[in-house]
Amino acid sequence: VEQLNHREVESKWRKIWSENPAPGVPSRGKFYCLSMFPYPSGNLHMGHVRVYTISDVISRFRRMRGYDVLHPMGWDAFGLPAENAAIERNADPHLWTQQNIANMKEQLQRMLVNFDWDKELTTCSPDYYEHTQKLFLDLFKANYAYRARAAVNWDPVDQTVLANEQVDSEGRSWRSGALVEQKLLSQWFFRVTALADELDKDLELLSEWPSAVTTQQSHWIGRSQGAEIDFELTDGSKPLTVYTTRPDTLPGVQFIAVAASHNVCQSRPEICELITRMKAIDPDSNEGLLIPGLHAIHPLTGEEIPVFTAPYVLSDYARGAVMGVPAHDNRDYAFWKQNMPGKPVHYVVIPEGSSERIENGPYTEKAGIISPSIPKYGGKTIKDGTALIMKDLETSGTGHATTNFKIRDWLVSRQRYWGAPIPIIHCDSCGAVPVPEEELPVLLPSRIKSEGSGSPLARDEEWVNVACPKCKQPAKRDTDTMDTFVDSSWYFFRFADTHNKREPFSYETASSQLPVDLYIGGSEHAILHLLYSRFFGKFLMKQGQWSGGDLNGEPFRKLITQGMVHGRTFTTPETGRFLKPEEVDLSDSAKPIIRATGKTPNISYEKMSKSKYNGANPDDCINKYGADATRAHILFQAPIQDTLEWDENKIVGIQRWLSRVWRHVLTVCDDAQKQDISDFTIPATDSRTEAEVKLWNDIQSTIAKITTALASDYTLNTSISNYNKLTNSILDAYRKSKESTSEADKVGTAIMFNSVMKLIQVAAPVIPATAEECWAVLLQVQKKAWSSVFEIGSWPEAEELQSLSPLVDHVVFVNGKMRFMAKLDENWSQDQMVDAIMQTPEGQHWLDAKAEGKKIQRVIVPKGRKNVS
Ligand code: ANZ
Ligand code: ZN
Repeated sequence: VEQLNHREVESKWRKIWSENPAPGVPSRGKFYCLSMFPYPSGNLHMGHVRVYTISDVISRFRRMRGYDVLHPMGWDAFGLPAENAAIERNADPHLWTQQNIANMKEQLQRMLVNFDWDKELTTCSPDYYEHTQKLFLDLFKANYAYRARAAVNWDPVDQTVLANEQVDSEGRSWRSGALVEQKLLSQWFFRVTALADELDKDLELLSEWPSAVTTQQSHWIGRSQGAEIDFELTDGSKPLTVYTTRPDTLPGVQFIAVAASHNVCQSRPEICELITRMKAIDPDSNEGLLIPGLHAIHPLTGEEIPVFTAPYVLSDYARGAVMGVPAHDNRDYAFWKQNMPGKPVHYVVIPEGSSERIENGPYTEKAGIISPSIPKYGGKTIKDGTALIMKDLETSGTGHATTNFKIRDWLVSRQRYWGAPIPIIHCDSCGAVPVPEEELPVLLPSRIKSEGSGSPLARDEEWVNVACPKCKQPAKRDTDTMDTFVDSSWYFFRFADTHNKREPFSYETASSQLPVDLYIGGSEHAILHLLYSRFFGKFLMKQGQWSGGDLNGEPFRKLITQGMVHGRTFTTPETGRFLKPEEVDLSDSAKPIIRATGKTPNISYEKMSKSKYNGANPDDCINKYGADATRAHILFQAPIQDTLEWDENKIVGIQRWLSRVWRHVLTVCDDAQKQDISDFTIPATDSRTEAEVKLWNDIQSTIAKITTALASDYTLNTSISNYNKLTNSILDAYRKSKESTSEADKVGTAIMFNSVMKLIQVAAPVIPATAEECWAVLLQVQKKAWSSVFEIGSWPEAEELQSLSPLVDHVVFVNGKMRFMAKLDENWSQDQMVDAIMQTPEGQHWLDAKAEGKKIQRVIVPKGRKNVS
């Protein structure tokens, strides 16, 4: 039996497709299908195969359905690995990256992924990072980018700044082994907090995102609803403001705690000195430092309460100051017990039904009533108590409701070489001056200077020293490059207008393509990448750089986070040591054996990694089984959101399916040729056999199922089983038609052809080369001109199902004599039968003419026999 040679067929169609783009004109709307672009590490891994197969299947389907599809691909090409390769192997990072890109692009093409390569972009190429720099300046001019001091990792031996990844778990430099220090440097930030409220609220608009992702975003943004309350200080200085989420516990405030950087400490030299000495204290301890001679005044009782600096108060959250309520907060309680041992704790809230609270420990639940012993607020519910306290604070002007966010501004400065240089020039007299736009891009120096200290760009004096664009005096370039997350926060805008030389993208192109209709990528990007992209989407909308679409500047309408691909992992039962492939005998794939011991290894599925010897190489797989089989297999093994256990052995199921399809295509073509059939028009609904109706219905309902799966449900694994089921129905119908003598079981060549062609069409997005090959053969036999199965708008739409009790030929006897045949449905009533008979020409001839003045007396339909009297 003939087998399809996948290598030949796949390379044949790859070539034809690259020369002839699918014909046809889109008749439906746009569909922007985006999969997260990869870092060009050099080789695709199975996770890439999974995500790009998904987006390829969806975008091929959309094109076939008549959509105007954008399915672009690019390279997230700045970052540390290229820089490290450059330092370690003295390689040119640019060249290293280009080679990796070339290799991975070839791998993607071997996977038969149909990307719009004419839209390809690479973030490390000057024609891209020029626009990243332009957007930086837009942010700077709009006051969304600013400079502030922040700590960096400093290697005192190499005299250089390190990325977090370059510091090991013991806090040592990856290269020099020196203990890394923290050093304060002026660095650039993007003001993400300015949009925190919107970024949080608009999560509501993202109804087509997985809720796990919106929840993580929401936690990250960390909206907190509470109140700011002022406390008078006994030295008459400016009142101290705290932030609390529990104003109802105000009666229980027993102390104030502030961060060491708080003005209360910083304005007192003697405290500053104590704090410096206290640094030796473990930051996780509860040891506080009492500020001597200073008290705060309790706004309700007028009592004087102590003020501490405490390690648990964060300097950069809310006001950097806390009202200490030992009775209702765990940290306050622990701090109070440690620093004021033996002092009582004043409970405010008590569980409903209990009297006073006497047990030890804080009562942290937000449930109960305010203790009746408390003047004015006692006996109220928490809700009413809170409202009343807030009203009193507002009346006296000492407090008000407010909102805080956990999210911090985005530190975008990296003291690295391989990134987009920050397009700012520092001048002693003019300050931070933007590089004039016509001078963009600020190109990276072509080589990393190995001698000198500081960050890589700072070492290159020639590059650093420039004239100030404003006053023309000697000035210095900013020597930081941007976090690579900046590059990936706007690449999906650039795809709408990749070749725009003047601007990052035009208003029109971006507004017509965005939001992205479907974004597919790993859940490791659930927080930062998606959040920063959302920030850019909103910022760019506010700047009038795009319309913002119908989701208030949200760039991604639907998000799918694909699951991980885990590899089969073998370990020894004794020690759990990972076994190398050559240590395991897999000749019986169901019963692996450890060669050395003859024992059965433990098998598990784990994240693929070199150290576990459980990785699968996409190239090997495609070579061995073909891209079509690999794609179908990876989709079939698990729902796209779930973890996938990669087991190559199971691919035989897919291979069998593919060869059954191919063999059947050859069979039906052979039949048509032998029978010299030239008319492939399918018979009208009323002249189909029972088997034909059944097959027809099967086809229609499968088309409907697959269409929904690809258009909205994204249940790609069930689609593969539906292909399989439909193939079985077609083969069964064919076999029965050949073997049976009953007319009802016959399936004519036309319907058989039609069925096979529909199967090929709906399977084409998953198995493009096999489908295209089958399609070509089927067209040829019908003497039709070749046209790609991927023709735009050619997707078959499901037609109406036909009733399962079909019209059957009946012999009509008139007055006892057999006269003619009529198609009748056995489930009809006698009247319906007479009506149907009377509508045929024969019926009119034999019955109507003679019936003048007479009536049809009786209609006899013997059960089980196809004749009518
Ligand atoms: C009094 C109180 C009583 C509090 C009580 C809680 C429970 P979230 O939800 O995270 O916003 N807080 C305020 N500023 C802080 C800072 N800079 N560093 C550390 N803690 C800080 O939490 C707000 C609560 O965290 C605030 O409410 C405050 O303690 C503390 F029974 O005030 B609360
Ligand atoms: Zn100047």
